[in-house]
Amino acid sequence: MRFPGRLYLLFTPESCRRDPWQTLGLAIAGGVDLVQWRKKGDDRVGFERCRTICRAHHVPLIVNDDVMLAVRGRAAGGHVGQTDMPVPAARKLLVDRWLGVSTHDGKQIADAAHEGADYIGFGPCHPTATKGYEHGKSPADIEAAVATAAQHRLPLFAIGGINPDNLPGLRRLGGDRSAVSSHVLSAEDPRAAAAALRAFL
Ligand code: TZP
Ligand code: MG
Repeated sequence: MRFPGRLYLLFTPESCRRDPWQTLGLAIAGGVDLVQWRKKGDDRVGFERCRTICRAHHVPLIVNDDVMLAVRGRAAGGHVGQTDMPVPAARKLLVDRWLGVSTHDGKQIADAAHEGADYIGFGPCHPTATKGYEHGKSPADIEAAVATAAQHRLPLFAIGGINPDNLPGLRRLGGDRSAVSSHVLSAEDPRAAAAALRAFL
């Protein structure tokens, strides 16, 4: 099955300006079509509430870091970073659920492809306070990452400091999917914020 999603919301309830559940619903209404549950620590109640909203809108939910929660919680998939559970182990546990991997260079992209990832995040494309990155990738690095991912037929989500001002530039470099947190979660109007991004994707 073709991997779904163009605008991927990294959803951390604590990062929302407004009520998180209202924020999530509005973001989906604005065009978010893939959601990541991104919360440190155990919050099964919050996870289930997030899953209920995503299911009601037919939006797949991916769990960050906690592959076992993705399996036990019957999420659409799990996502691991370079220092989380190794990709082959995550692949084995997730079976036919989606597996996403955070990558930062061409080698990591190729490794993720060979180890069975269904999609990758690539970044930080721009500086972002969300993860404390002061610098983003160069246009050349982004273009090369897009080419490497395409070579491996791996959907690539540009990540890090994404906003409506810089998304057109990423599009010109070949990026056609994006993952975002602060631009939508901290917005006064999450629906409009998501729609402004989705218009480019
Ligand atoms: N990985 C690289 S940058 C980033 C992650 C999880 C944070 C993205 O959040 P924001 O607020 O859209 O920059
Ligand atoms: Mg992680």
